[in-house]
Amino acid sequence: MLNQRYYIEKEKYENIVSRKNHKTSFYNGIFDRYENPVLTRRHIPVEWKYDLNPETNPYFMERLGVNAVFNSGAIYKDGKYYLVARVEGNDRKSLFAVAESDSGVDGFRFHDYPILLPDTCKEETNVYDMRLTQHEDGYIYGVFCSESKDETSNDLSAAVAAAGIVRTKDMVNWERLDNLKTLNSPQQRNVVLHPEFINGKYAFYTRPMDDFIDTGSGGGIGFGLCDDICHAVVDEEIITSKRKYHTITEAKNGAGAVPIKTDKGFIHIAHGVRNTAAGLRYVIYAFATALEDPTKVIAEPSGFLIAPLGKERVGDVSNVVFTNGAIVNDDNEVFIYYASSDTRLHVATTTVDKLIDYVFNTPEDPLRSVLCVEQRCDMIRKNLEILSREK
Ligand code: M1P
Repeated sequence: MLNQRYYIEKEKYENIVSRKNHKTSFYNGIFDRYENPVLTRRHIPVEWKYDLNPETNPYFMERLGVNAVFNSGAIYKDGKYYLVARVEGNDRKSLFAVAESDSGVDGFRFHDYPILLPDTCKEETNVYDMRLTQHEDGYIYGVFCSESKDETSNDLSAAVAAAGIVRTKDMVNWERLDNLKTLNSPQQRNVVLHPEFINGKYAFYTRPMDDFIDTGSGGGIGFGLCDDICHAVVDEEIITSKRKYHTITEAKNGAGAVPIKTDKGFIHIAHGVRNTAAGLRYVIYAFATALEDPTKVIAEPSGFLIAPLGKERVGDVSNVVFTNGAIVNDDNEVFIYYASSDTRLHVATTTVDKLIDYVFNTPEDPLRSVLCVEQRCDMIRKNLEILSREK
């Protein structure tokens, strides 16, 4: 017979996963926020944490706890919203787990089992932050961070980040390919596969880094081509969205969701990082690249699109919002899945038309305070003229 506690925990779980989600009163005209996160550690099935056998678990103790559910790849398939979330155990190791929903804003339930990746990379200690790309070659690719200990250093926390690659057609069976090699960058994180061939080649957004945490000389989000996705090698990385002094990307930036193709260009939703006395602050920003040349930035609105707000500001790694997945559904509605403070996953919704307007018509950052004041005064002046005509 099952421990009675199982039924109590199961009911708590059901209440969380069946809870409806509603827009909040937050307004900026660009996107909507929601009352509840879409995935948290409370969305983890009871069977993933507890041994249900009363003989081996007489006190019904949590045996394999889950600490956090956050950074998630996203894809829309056959009318359903799929997330591949980063699920971090109490042991600090992350795993990937598929959750699906009919609405995209609530009702996400994990499949019975997390993804067991083929164990082809023996030095790998941790995996996280999968980006899901529906590629024109017919496969869904998952590109993620594959982290290993840096055996060349005496520092126990020294690590090497590389980009792991898997692919699937059904979100159930995953084939592991070779990790991406970037000949000019010793480390890689935040790598995203572009959904189309460019000049007949696979194209990756990269993030050249000298070190595990610091990007060092890495100038921003890179872009490189490769011939063979099964043994991917990128020999040249061109910088697209650059890090800039005294902006939200000063310390580092990185590609987030797979770019959204629109009539006016590819829209990228990425993250930017600046350093503060309270530590690194991560925000989400957007920019567009040309359809005929995905390396060419053609619009980059000033500042952030999404920054941590209210409860989002606090968690395991506070003052962080991060995205690695967005969905455009059949009605051109956009669902941006973003995690807050490396702890839980939220959704922000908008539309393709609004995103285009935001990216192409929001002024760029003129990079100096005095020019920013002029920019704002110009808008105020025009607004006051409009208001005086209304009187
Ligand atoms: O802790 C914030 C984020 O830090 C890393 O991002 P980046 O590579 O830009 O520093 C990632 O490990 C990410 O998972 C994490 O959310």
